[in-house]
Amino acid sequence: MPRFALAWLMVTTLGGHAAPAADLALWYEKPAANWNEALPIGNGSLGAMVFGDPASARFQFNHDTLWVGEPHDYAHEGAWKQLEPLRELLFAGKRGEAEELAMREFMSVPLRQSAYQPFGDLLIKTPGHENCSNYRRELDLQDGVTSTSYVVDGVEYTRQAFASYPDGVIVVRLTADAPGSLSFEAMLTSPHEESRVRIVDVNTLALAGTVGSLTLRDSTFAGAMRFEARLQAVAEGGECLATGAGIQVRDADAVTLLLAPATSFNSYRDISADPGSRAATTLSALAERSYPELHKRHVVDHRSLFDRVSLDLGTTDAAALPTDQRLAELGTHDDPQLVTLLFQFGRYLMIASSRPGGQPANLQGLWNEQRQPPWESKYTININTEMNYWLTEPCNLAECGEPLFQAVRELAEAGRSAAKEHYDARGWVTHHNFDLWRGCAPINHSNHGIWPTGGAWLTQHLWWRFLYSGDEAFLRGTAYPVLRSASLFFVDYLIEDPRSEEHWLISGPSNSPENGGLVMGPTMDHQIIRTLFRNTAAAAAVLDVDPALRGELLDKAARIAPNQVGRHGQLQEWLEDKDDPDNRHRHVSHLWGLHPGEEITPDTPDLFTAAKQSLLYRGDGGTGWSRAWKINFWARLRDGDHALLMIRNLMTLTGSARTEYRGGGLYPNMLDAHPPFQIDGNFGATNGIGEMLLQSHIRSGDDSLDYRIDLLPALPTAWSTGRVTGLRARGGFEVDLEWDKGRLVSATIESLLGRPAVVRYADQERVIETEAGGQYVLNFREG
Ligand code: FUC
Repeated sequence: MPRFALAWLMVTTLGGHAAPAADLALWYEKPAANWNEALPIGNGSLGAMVFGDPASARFQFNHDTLWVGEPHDYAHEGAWKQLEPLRELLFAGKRGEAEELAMREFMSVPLRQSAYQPFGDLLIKTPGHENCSNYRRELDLQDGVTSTSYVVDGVEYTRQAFASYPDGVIVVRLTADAPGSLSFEAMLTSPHEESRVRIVDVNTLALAGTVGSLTLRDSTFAGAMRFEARLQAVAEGGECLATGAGIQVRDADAVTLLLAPATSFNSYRDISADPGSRAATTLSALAERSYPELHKRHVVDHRSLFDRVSLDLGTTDAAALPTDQRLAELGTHDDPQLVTLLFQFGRYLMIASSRPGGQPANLQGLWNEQRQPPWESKYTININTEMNYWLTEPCNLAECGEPLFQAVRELAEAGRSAAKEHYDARGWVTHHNFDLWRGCAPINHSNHGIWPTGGAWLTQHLWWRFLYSGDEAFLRGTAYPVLRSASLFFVDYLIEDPRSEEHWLISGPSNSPENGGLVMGPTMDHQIIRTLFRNTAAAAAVLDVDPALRGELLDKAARIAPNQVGRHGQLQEWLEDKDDPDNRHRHVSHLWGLHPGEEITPDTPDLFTAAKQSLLYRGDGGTGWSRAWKINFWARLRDGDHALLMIRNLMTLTGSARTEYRGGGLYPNMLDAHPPFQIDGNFGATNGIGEMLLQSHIRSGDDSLDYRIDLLPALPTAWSTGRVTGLRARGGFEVDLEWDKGRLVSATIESLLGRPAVVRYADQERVIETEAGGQYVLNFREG
């Protein structure tokens, strides 16, 4: 094995990062034939899918607060009286009876949660443009702008569209390269029956209404949310007139359309705002802004986030092809730049679907055209929502995590009633789903809905925010109260297993997400609760508060049933050694301790080997998110080639919208196919690619946090040469890496907080220590 020597050089000046490589665009030679071919734009709250048909252009738009239903507490009063009977039935091996009893007496009221809703469509009709030439449709990830261009009768037409965060509006710009060539009609439609379009003034229309009620299987949700979208056309040259049918534009040189959708949502407890005045205020604030200004403000804002990370894995001739063709030919062509595109597309989608002030990215980010979307397009927190947010810190988009933190704060309020009514416990609890109304009680069916660790898992993200930022005000004001209260719930909830000689503390009734029904003591719960207790204790130590609770949590964490290795060499999914090695279930919940948890590492070799064995049994298939999780698992197992295999499996082109629990793959627009579309696989893949290149961990002692950074821990053989800049590590580090012939050539590590860390590459390790702002340049040469 070749030996590498480290040359260490410390400099204290801050260095800038190179701009991301060009060609970060998805592009196509024809309009979108269906939703899975359309291109997403978004500003964190507003989103649109852009179809790009020349004669009949569709912009299907959303606002992230438009949901069915109204403020509601879903807790089942007095459900806690069934807690002991349920535990007794499960200890007695009567799972069926327990599930039936729970269905009758323990579930959410109503049994389902509400659904995210489509808002409407902006349609641009241009008769005569059915036959065109030189068609091109693209999404520029770096600028956050879509464009469509084509030629009709020798005139080139272009349409650009973006959703601006600074100006709170969707902008569509139409131009032609011959003056007076733009004539079209712009219309607004909505799938909600109680809506209508009215003329506001000569160039403005309003689409206003109330969300229609909806019955989701056995639960009916009222239509209560009110909405209004305003569409304004600003024409340069020609004429423009709003009519009942639409805004008619004749013979213009260029036109800017401004679309401002708003709802009556104030908070999860109040939907009394006036959407009409909100939409009007947005537009009047833009009265003096020219299109170049709108465009510039958007691009500057978008790039301030997007440009922080660059990745270069090499480029082949395939990069010159349209995106759908590249996907179709991935099996036969070497196309590493498509992996770069997938990585950056995940960062793009995060910027587009999750910005401060908005809702967190839901199962579809914020893009949805259906009144009854799959799984209501809500928040599934037994993997999906967390997967959405793995990337924000390491991929340098920390601000995009804010909406999740706000939601968790709200769950910590709303989940108190579920803790009290379902478990007679202190603190707060959330089960496997939540919605806009912050429903926390167990939904759907007792065999998978009773899973009390959803909220506990979410708190991991708040702790990470502190580890990456060192922000003690955030830790004290936001994270710690939520962690502490979540821990109090589990102090009350855990019980001693009467069958255990070691008096293990166990969770239950619960389930190992969606596999195996209602049980006592699934492994994943124990990993999550241990982590919650330890994170809470570490946070209390940093803040120097609650010494007694700290001691209690660490003591209890040590008594929780440990990870166990079973008779097939697997990591046991349950307390009992009953795993089926032929089970290819999409969930791999018991490997939570490997990722995103940190208790199974190369330093715990028996568990590490067992986790690997479990993953091998589960196989390399699964839904989109399942494949994305497996990229992360293989990265943590330090097997870059297997991680790359999972990336390739995830990138299989699929055109179908089947709803089976198989498949995975990407649609032509590179959105992840569960199937159907579910955004978690995109976000999970981006994070997984990051984990292959850089990992960071902490070991928390009682009073200290020990940061470790691993450089290129899972580099696949195929990525022999490459470069990444701007990745973030726990402890407040920003890292640039360059490698060649599969070996690290240089690493630049900037310390933002001045914390010491152990940096590891292959079999070498060094401690780095510097003032905040100091930068290490590590040169590696063969010796
Ligand atoms: C969980 C998963 C499904 C799907 C749904 C939204 O229930 O098991 O595969 O992702 O969430």
